[in-house]
Amino acid sequence: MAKLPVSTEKIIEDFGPHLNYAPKDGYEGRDEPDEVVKTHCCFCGMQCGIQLLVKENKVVGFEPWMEFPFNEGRLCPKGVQRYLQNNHPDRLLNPLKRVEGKGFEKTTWDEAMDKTVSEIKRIQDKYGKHAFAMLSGVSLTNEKSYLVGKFARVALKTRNLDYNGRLCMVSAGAGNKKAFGLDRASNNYSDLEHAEVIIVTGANISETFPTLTHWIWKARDRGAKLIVIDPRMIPLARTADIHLDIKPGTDSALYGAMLKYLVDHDMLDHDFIDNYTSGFQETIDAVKDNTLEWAEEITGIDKEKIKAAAELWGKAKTSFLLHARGIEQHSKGVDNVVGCINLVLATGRLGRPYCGYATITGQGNGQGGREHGHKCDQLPGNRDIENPEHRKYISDVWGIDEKDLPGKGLSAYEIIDAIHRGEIKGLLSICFNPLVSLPNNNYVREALEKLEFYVCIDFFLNETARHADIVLAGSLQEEEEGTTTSAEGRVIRIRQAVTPPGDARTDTSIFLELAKRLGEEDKFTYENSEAIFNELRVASNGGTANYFGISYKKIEDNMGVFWPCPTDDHPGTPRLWEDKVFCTPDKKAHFNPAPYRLPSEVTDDEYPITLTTGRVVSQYLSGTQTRRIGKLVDQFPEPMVEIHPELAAQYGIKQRELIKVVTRRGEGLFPANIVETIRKDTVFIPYHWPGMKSANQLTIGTLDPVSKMPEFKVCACELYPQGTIAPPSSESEAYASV
Ligand SMILES: Nc1nc2c(c(=O)[nH]1)N[C@H]1C(S)=C(S)[C@@H](COP(=O)(O)OP(=O)(O)OC[C@H]3O[C@@H](n4cnc5c(=O)[nH]c(N)nc54)[C@H](O)[C@@H]3O)O[C@H]1N2
Ligand SMILES: Nc1nc2c(c(=O)[nH]1)N[C@H]1C(S)=C(S)[C@@H](COP(=O)(O)OP(=O)(O)OC[C@H]3O[C@@H](n4cnc5c(=O)[nH]c(N)nc54)[C@H](O)[C@@H]3O)O[C@H]1N2
Ligand code: SF4
Ligand SMILES: [Mo]
Repeated sequence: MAKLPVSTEKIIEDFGPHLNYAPKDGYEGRDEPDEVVKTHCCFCGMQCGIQLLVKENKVVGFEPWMEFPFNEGRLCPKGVQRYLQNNHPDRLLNPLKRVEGKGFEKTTWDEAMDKTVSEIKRIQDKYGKHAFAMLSGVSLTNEKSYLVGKFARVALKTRNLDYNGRLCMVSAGAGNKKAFGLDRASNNYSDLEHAEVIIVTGANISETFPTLTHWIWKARDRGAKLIVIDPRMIPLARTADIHLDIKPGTDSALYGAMLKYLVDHDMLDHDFIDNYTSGFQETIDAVKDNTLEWAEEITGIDKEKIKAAAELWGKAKTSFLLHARGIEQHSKGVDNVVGCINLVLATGRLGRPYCGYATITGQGNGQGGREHGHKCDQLPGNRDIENPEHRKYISDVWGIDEKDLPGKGLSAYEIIDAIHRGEIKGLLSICFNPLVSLPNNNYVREALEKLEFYVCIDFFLNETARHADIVLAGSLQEEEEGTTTSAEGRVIRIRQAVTPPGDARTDTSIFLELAKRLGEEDKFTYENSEAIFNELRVASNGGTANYFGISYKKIEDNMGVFWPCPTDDHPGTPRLWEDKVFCTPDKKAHFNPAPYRLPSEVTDDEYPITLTTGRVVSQYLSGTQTRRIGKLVDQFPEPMVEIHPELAAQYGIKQRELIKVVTRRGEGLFPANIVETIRKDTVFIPYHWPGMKSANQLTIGTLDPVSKMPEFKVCACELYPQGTIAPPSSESEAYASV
């Protein structure tokens, strides 16, 4: 029987106008707080240090934390508003149950837990253990990420657990593992300061990692050259020496041509290549036909600009290459990543001061959360769930028989497919809003309606949760102790500032209670977050992501510790590869051939325009948190479709005219934003909104064959101008189809 989501009207009746905003003038009590807590921002992977002001067990404000070394007090628009959530009018204060025909009603924890556990048991008895799946997310601390991984395998005994990093970090992770055998930024960001040349590709740093720009400006002040590769002239590109305005989906052709140029002009570090790498010959064989002309034809970038970029990169003595989702969210995301790494290895600029390479981790704990067993194919310490030795080690730590440890499960989007096929019947989600963030969300919605039971743990009623049978009121980052690992690889302390409000509970206590009710209490006997961390340290020991030598005290004493840190007396590793010994089986860094292939959907007569999607500075991910903060909404109230003036003229489109954007999967309505900063053949839509304003009605669910990353960054669309100028944004309109 298809379940319908709880309607907007019903939500308004139960919770007030949807969505509410935090008070724009902030909360009372900021001037005389009871306590000032040094912690970190809950949003992006920069994990900026911040001090939260607490009054009567409520977070009422913030102050900069000047001493924290990465951001030195600097914060971005989201960081300065993040404190508005704990006390928010939309905060879930009790568990909810769906009553068919009526909507959500408040319920007791006992009833909510009973229902959840009895449904888990019913589904697993009837359809098998793996018919109950879990989706999780890496806004969660390391402790919670580890706990979720263990809960899924030991308490639920399902192999089907995956996480929202599948939409974010997995192509980079897979590429880094192929090349280095380890998945972390090679350096801390202070190494940027003295780099002679910096490449930033597929990363809109000024909007998505604003505090990182500081380190790029520092390098610029010393004369560093900047190359930006992006289909849009993003803010950083406006100041760059070279902007390569690439056609979405063609990066591997560009990196192939740049590598060939380096080879043809002998701008190579032969000593590094000969002694510390493997796979060079087959990789350069694969690019032998990648001429500048060929690359110009595919990428749409003037060949003289490609040549200039290769020259700059080739001649530098020190350099840093940074990339983010712009090159990774493709059906060949892993190829793009190794294509970049090939350029770094060919010039040997790794493992020495001011020479580095990094994927910029997206979510708050996108780094730590991808190391400790959150992924469908992984065990803690970034171990492989299919490796017998790794399985044995973790089974021993967990006190279970190795044969009871489930194997590799389905990835996030494959879980949606499996629900459609009827193989998965029950779902528990935490820290993930798939209805807004997965591609082709009409297909995702149909899957949610097919589930026999769905339970969601969140502190706000996100759009996916509206399809749930039970919603468990969980906790915000500042409501529990813990650690995260920043994009640099620095393990830092998250401080509990307050306890969860009302009848909400900490995420950790929810899992411990569920484990108990599932009969596995003895495997989940943690007194506090530190006890979980101490088990995580042991579980990670011997793995590539080794935290064994890191303790809460050591983090506090040093403002963070960089993993790998294998022993108590080890200082941590801010810069990797100084010894040129890599974590691959042959201990060498690997070149990997990455021949160009087409995106999964190319433009044609019916869908002649390329669509790409991404972010704006004042909204965060699926928007559940930032669409509730009025000042951020004022900065960017709704998604607009960015269109070049020439393309707009071709279609007769006016500024703010409503445009129906249509792909083979769906359609959405967006006001036009005519800007000269985008390619003429491409349009861009930010994805932070639901319903008719969701970019993910349009995107394609094709996955990278290795990483299973969806192709968010390129598909084909057509534009239909509606002839009317868009009225001001309205939330209820967006919600009409959630
Ligand atoms: N304000 C804000 N900051 C955030 C987030 C947020 O939601 N809002 N989310 C955080 C998270 S989880 C993540 S993953 C990061 C994401 O950080 P970014 O990856 O920087 O963000 P995106 O906007 O998704 O994409 C970056 C750029 O890729 C470009 N691009 C599109 N297609 C291609 C292509 O084929 N090749 C190349 N070279 N570039 C392309 C886009 O034009 C865009 O400017 O941001 C983090 N920080
Ligand atoms: N079209 C398009 N789609 C994309 C992308 C794109 O570039 N284009 N980018 C993708 C990327 S990189 C990412 S990371 C994903 C993100 O996609 P999601 O993970 O779905 O996005 P979030 O908004 O982080 O959803 C997380 C939910 O977790 C809740 N939450 C946050 N912290 C906590 C916590 O500590 N405890 C609990 N219990 N709940 C918590 C929030 O309230 C929110 O409801 O979106 C992806 N989708
Ligand atoms: S840059 Fe990221 S971590 Fe820093 S304040 Fe902004 S959102 Fe928070
Ligand atoms: Mo992300």
